[in-house]
Amino acid sequence: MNTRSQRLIVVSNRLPFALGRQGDGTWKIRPGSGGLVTALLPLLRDRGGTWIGWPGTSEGGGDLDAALAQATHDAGYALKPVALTSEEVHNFYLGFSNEIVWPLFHDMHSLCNFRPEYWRTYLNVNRKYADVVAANSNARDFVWVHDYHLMHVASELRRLGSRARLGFFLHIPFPPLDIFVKLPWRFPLLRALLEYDMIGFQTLRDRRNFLQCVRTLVKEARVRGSGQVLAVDVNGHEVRFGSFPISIDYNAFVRNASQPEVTGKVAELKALLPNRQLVLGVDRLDYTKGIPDRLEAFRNALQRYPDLHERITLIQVVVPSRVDIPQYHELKTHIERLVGEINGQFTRPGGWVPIHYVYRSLARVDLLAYYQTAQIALVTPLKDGMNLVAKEFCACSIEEDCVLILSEFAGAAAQLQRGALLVNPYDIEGMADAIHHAFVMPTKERTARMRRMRRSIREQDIFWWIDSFLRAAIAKDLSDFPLPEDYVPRDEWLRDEVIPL
Ligand code: ADQ
Repeated sequence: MNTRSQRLIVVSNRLPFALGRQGDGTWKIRPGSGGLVTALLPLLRDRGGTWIGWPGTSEGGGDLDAALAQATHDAGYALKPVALTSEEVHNFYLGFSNEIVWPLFHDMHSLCNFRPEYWRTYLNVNRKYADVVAANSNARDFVWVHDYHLMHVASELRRLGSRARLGFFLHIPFPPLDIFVKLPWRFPLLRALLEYDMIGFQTLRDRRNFLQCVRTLVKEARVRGSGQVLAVDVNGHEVRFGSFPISIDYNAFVRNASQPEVTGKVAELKALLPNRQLVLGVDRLDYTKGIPDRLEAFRNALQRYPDLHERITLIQVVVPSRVDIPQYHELKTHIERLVGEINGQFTRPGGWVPIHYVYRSLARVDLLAYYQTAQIALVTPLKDGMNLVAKEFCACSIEEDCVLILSEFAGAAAQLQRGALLVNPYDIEGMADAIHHAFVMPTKERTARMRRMRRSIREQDIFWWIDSFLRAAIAKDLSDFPLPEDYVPRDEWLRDEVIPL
């Protein structure tokens, strides 16, 4: 069977559409525009594929079905909704997914809220997704499930007798054994993952963590392989797993960044903020993104390096996210207090304001204009599966004279370590030094570093990512997937990845 010509069924928490009521009460559906949706589009259209997910509202009814039917017609592939009640959304999405798995898998177990009803709803909701998949697929299809909300879908599908090939990609990190075992439901969750045929992780580090959990917690597991893709046999069922760093549609970013609409905005921004270097931070409102530590580092840089005064400005864009969870609301207040304090400390009345803070979702053209205007990007998550902002900033650095300051704990660091200034996001002074280092870095060094990163992002774009995941799912021989030279890391924690297993 050839996965490349099989029908593709994509399953994700949400359908790739933005849904809202219009003034007259009818639904308005706008197609999603993220890199993953765009990259999967040709595959879904060519193969007559299907996308299954929650439509983003608990209201059902005739007019929603009609709107989805119209959206299916316009998209060129089928959209199948999973109906969830508002209580299910609360316990499954906000609860188990975002108050348990999200903090735990980002090494922040003290933020977890291990409520048993969250787990029960997670199982029930995963069953609902599996029911819709089962009703819309057959044994010849390739089902590709995305992310931490849906780790139990394969086991529910097997229970329903599905014989389709089942793939799973985890967009967030997989935690080390010592953290994973804190999960009260660690055994059923790990065994549920092992019901898939193919599992993709962002980095070798995530894959290593998963392997360690499987070896320790699943006694009958037998692992083989030594390259990028390994296989584990559990009671006669083979699961493959490997690292596949997700990426962006590089060429589209380069193209769009040079559109007159964008370059016009770039000129406006440069005129408004002249004679200085702009430092950019762009993040969803999330405690994993390290925004307060970054602001402290910026303050520290201004305190220790007076040559930065009036010659540097930080633009920090924060996109509202998960505001129904109390911790996110507290984080927003904390960020706003810090911005106020730092600006209060350094602003020159009538002149320089060190931090420009933007709290809203940006239009694409504005985001691209910020990417194009900034000379330095500060991407300093405490932990991140990959971080696409880092890659998008590099793609938009068309002049190749910008600097990326990147957290060691972003998945992107494995790929971009030879071009970025890597920092420990908990090290305030280290980050402040990196800001100053970036500020004074000569153009020649900037260009050499940026060129290296852009080449890697161009060669391994989102289309490469999809293709390599699907190829690994069907390859006859795992030795076709050697460890890529680029990813062979220099430091200790990754060196054991190249020791044959
Ligand atoms: P996120 O945690 O959301 O993704 P990230 O990878 O940085 O983090 O992606 C954010 C996306 O949102 C980017 O594509 C960016 O362009 C877009 N965006 C940012 N600011 C915006 C704004 N103001 N307005 C509109 N769009 C904006 C999760 C994981 C990551 C992993 C991705 C993909 O947490 O680690 O890289 O999935 O697998």
